[in-house]
Amino acid sequence: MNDSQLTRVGVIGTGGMGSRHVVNLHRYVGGATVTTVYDLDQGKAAQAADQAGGASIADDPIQLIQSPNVDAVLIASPDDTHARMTLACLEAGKPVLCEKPLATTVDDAVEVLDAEIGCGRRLVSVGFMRRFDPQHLAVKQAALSDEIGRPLLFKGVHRNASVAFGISGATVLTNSAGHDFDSARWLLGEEVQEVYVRGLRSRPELHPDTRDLLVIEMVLSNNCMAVAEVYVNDSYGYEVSAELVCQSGAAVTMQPDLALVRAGGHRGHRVPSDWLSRFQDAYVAELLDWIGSIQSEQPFHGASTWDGYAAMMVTSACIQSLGSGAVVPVLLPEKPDFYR
Ligand code: ISE
Repeated sequence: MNDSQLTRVGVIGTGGMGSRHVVNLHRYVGGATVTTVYDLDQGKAAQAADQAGGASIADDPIQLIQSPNVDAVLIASPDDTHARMTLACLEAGKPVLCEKPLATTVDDAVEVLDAEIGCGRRLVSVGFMRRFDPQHLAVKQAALSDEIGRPLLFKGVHRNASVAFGISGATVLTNSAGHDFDSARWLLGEEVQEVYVRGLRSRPELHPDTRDLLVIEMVLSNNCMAVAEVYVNDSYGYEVSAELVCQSGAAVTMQPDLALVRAGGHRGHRVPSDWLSRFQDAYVAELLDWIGSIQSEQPFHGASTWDGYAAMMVTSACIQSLGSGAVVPVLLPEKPDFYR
């Protein structure tokens, strides 16, 4: 592929996630080149530009989006900027991969939905990367086979080693649990209809308002259910699992272990430290699919704006349930044909 055929990518936000996307695009996605980066932190932007082999550094994100040297945009800036950056990409008519969450409010998600439908082209992809994880794909394939019958129940475990900030239940739901909502919807092939959420503070020394361990119960369409444990201060490492319990069988993700280590009278497997290491293969596969979809003008195989909107609708209902202690309905409208 010669340079003129490469997709020129601009990356907004070059913190932990964004800089990993820059390195993955530069090293593993042959059809793309990172031409421009932006971060509020000039030092991070400069480091990412260097990691990309000498990308330009934009003065602001809109300049990056509108640059003639950018064909497609990857958004990895703070969560509450995602919707506004995505809207700017739609206005510029440029394909965009927006890291989750698509938005931090339902209203913002609706604005993106309406803007994409209005421009008449599917330009938005959302970074629910578990859809590209080999272990999750194997569970999905098992569910699609006739071997284990119709899926009935999703069970998710989502654990982070620690969080660097005092964390409310609403932040855990908006920033982290969206993955589990998307996994439940995607693996079951159904929509969430009601939720019930309880949370607790894992340690007395944490701020009284901390809710770093949540249990989320969901009822979905077609007589399905889901339950997710989201714990962001487990202290031992990063672990995610997804299980489907079906009419005549079950399928659960295996931990992607590389070695069984024997030492000091113990034997065991290393636990990844964070999502970047656990889902590295998924992030590369997601980027390859995204760039491939742009170049082939075929649909992206990951999450769409509708999925990002649906996740935010579930998140909003969960925040209400956590606060009230009641079951809360998720009043999702019919999916537009534009997203079928
Ligand atoms: C982070 O942004 C991610 O997307 C990770 O997958 C998730 O486990 C983590 O909790 C989030 O903060």
